[in-house]
Amino acid sequence: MSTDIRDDTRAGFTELFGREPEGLWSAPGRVNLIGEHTDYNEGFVLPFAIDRRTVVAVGLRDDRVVRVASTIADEVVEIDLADLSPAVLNGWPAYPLGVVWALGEFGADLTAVPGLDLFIDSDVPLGAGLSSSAAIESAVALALNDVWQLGLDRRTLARVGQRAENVAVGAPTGIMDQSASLLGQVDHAVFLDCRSLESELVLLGLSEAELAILVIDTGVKHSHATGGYGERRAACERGAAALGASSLRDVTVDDLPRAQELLDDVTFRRVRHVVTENQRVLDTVEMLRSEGAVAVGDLLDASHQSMRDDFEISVPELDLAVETAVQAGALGARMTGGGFGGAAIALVRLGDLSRVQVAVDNAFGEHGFGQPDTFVVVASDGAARN
Ligand code: GAF
Repeated sequence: MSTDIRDDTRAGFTELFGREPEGLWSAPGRVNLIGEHTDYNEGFVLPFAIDRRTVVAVGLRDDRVVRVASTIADEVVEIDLADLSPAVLNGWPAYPLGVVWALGEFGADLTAVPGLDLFIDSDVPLGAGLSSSAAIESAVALALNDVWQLGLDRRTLARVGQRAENVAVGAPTGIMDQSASLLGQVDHAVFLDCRSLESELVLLGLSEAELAILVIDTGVKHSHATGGYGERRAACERGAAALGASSLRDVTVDDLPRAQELLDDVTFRRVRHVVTENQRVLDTVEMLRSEGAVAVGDLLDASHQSMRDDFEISVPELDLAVETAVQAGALGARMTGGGFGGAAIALVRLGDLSRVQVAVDNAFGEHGFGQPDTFVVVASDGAARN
């Protein structure tokens, strides 16, 4: 993280609240290497924390008021801790204040803790599928865990962030993004079992292999609080129930012929995506460990095809980004995150980076799409006090 954003956050806090903060905490956005829409099906995911972060400056107050401000909005939102509930939260403040509320659900005594001033800044692009929301939630959760001395571990803080997003924001999302943001480590991906919540770090070794992950942000904005995300989740639950399973985690590739007989075509394809995607995560972990990142390109391609054809969460801009990147020499590419817009990632040899970038820019121009934002991300450390 550049010191600029930390300096800006501290300066923003001081200017607005007229004093120095207690400290600064930050948390990264994430790229999901593979394992999409598997988290809420109790399956496997393999995201990594990126070198784009949200920073929060926190000051304790001697009353019970929470004030929150951010560089993304021109307002200071103020609420008494006694009045805090999901029903009164909306817009961007629902993310940080939702975390304050959710900490109460995980053991913080909100009738006893002091009030707070919070100032938030971020260089995680918003609505790009890189989890700017989890970055805010994780930074605030870690900060308040420290200043309120709650003693919660990182796995629990991830659940706090998820609860805030599910209940205060109203997006029925899983646990992947907050886990990546809190558990990530330089040069590693987080291999997470979303049923047990056990995780292992898996070495990516990109720079040693002279490889990079290129993000192609299509600029197509999406929201998981509305529409398609919830529908996909409901289809997965319907499919699991029809197959007599408590979640799709318990359905394997061998069960697919039976699933095809029992389920309608759409539900079957939703199920097939999740079941095969879980297997692709396991295969990717194995490949990374045995042959290194250079060998995982085909798995990324297969993941994208499954999301495009079976789960139907891609959009023309994402498909174009993926196809063009691969034609221009990427080893593999896929959309990343919840879909319906946002970003794709491409695994590219360092020597091919500019060729891939130029090809994607040109293809977007030829199709009359707005210019994408393309940049390399580096696997980075998770949330920390700075
Ligand atoms: C979004 C959600 F927040 C995650 O929980 C996950 O379901 C992802 O979409 C799809 O894999 O980022």
